[in-house]
Amino acid sequence: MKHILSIVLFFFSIAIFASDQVVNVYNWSNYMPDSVLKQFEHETGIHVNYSIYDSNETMYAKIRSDPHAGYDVIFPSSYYLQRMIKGNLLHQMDKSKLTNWRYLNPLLLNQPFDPHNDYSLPYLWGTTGIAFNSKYIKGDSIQRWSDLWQPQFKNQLLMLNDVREVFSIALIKLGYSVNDTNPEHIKQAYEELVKLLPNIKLFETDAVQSIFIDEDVWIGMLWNGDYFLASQENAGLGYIFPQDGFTYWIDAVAMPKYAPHLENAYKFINFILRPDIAAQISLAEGYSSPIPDAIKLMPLNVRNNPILNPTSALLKRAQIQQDIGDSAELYEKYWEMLKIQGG
Ligand code: SPD
Repeated sequence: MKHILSIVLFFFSIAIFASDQVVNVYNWSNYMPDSVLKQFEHETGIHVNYSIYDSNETMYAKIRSDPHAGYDVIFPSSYYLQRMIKGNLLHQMDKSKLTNWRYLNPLLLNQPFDPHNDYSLPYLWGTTGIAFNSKYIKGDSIQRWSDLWQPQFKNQLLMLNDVREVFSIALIKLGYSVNDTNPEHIKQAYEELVKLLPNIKLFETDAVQSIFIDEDVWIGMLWNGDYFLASQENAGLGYIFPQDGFTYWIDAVAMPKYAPHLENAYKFINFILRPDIAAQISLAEGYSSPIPDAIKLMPLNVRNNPILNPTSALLKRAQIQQDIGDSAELYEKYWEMLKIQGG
């Protein structure tokens, strides 16, 4: 009897697995329009369980603490990708299952953080700059990150709630790399940020667009996609690529090592590589697509908009964020200290 029961249970579990028409996607907030998820579900019959995070640190902590957490597709930034590859947390992709791979811009492939794209492919990329409301702030008073330290901006700045981004501006002010791992330099950056605290009104990542649109804040740092969308609602907003340099970043698509629905994950990734879908994503979220055929589908004024598609001349003064290894813990330590003082 016991034997028969186990056979029945065995076939029952196979049946459940076979009918497991879901894919568990874990992405940044405001990073994929609902229309894309609906279209995928409609075309494939696969249900998308979609959940969001607000920082690389949150996503990493979740996957690291439970590699079997059940996610199938994740979107780490380049510098976290490196960390996750080293930590053996990612699934090695079978590119033969990704027929739409051919659409990717070769210039964005084979980057140092995943030299053969064994674990990832680019999803969207963008820049971090300064936004200001020209009704209240003169654009020419803020050409560099170091301008944000001016006393005239007391209690006015929005800062991204993102450790690497915030430290980057102090490191740039000091003339260091945004990927600096020298403990003395990191300490100096922290001290610069302490001096900036009186000017900081809030740390925020998710609601940046509405805060700028509603004019709750007139000046701050942000990601270009949030600016691109906010400026469509509030024409007074301007974006500055700081003269002293700025970061650019590539967010990737990857699969956790123990992704439970691999085949569905491949279908999902292949779907978002389609130029029509990639164009929808890029236009809806305001970030640059790694798919040239998607960019060609965009209206000319958007295609040539340097906020959404920065020129290579602009990118000459940009630095890409890279993995900083164990120094991440030192950054985190100072970040906690800063946030405690910043309330
Ligand atoms: N709203 C989603 C924005 C995602 C930005 N990722 C960039 C990370 C760079 N530190």
